[in-house]
Amino acid sequence: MSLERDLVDVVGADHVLTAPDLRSPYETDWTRRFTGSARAVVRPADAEQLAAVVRACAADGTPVVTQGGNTGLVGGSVPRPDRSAVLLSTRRLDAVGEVDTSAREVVAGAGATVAAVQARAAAAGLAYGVDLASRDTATIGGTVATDAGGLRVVRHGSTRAQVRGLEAVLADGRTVGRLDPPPQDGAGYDLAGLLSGSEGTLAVLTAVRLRLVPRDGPGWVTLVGCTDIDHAVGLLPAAGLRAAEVMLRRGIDLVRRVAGLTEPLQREWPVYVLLETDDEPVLPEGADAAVDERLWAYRERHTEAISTVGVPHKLDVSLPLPALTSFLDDLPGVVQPHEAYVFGHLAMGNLHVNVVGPAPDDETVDEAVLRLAAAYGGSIAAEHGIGVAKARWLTLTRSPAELDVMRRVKAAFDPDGLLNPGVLLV
Ligand code: 2HG
Ligand code: ZN
Repeated sequence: MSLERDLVDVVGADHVLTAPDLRSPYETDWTRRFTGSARAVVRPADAEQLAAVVRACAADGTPVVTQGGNTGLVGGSVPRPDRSAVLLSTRRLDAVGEVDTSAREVVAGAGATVAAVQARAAAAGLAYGVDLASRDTATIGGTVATDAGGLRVVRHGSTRAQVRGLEAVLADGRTVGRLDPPPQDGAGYDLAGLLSGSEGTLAVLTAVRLRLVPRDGPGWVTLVGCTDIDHAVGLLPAAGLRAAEVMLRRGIDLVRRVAGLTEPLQREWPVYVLLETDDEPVLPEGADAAVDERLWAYRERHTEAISTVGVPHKLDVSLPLPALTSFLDDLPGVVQPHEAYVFGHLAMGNLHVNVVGPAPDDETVDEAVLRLAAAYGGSIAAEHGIGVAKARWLTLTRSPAELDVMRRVKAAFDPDGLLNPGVLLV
């Protein structure tokens, strides 16, 4: 019990949660598929406390699972069932600094939400280049750690591309990185790049310096009915694209039912593409389309609508655009006897395949869908990370040499394997 005492000394008794009812909101992920049990939930107030927590855990040989907003979808930020780890919540590190308007940058604590950064940027006449439906809860630390994508990747890149600098605590409690990097710094390995997407397995982020982007003007939000996915891909404009989201009939029906929305276009279509563009899109004559910002609801409400019908298996894959049709043709065969809801970020070839029906720990459908994506030259993890959900399948798209070097990087940062064990690499 002396670790608990040390943790109380660092953060105060109110922020070391050991009672099961206080721990439980941190122990099950957003999907409800992944659940575990932590020795304690610890909530440091600042970077210094966070480093002291990590140091105390290292001295005790206790693993640390880091969690931000707990909106992750691959089980990467909840503890394993064996109750061996301390869950470190970054939510109290939620400060967002003043915007540097000339450099177009802002420093945010790991626990600041994406929405808080967006709001701070907007108040300074700028914008944050990442947006996602979980914006009010997802944190900067979590979105950097998973290299979250979201709705604007086609325009601004994923979260990794927004990171100008960061500060992080190593497994032994030392702090690395910098929040005030010079405009150009090519001196050696790119630590910020390496930690982006490392899913809490190499270090614990405390704060990030983020790039901001010019704020977009009003733009056009257009929903177009399509006969198939190639038809949808053919509508992607060459320039001025802010977002391009694909939805299928089955998902539209579910969202309509759950959210009480009307049929969005004049007739029903098998495939829909929602385009947000700088200028009015040029559509073929006779296209069935509607223009209205509120059409985003049909897309943004997919995730919550799917959760109302069961615990989803979320397979976040990406495919080369020419392979999308074949992948979708083969999909029903590999998920049967279940059916999939499919939607996603069309311009990135990123499909969110959601299968409701299999038991949470039955990985048959996961393996089948990931194998199919890999067979078509795609990725098994476009923007949600690997977590525990896909760690076993990393071999599908990473060569033995790549896995070997990734394991060596992990060992160099975290020789005792204390940071997020079981996540990303198994
Ligand atoms: C989105 O694009 C998120 O809305 C969630 O990445 C995807 O629920 C999902 O599968
Ligand atoms: Zn997505």
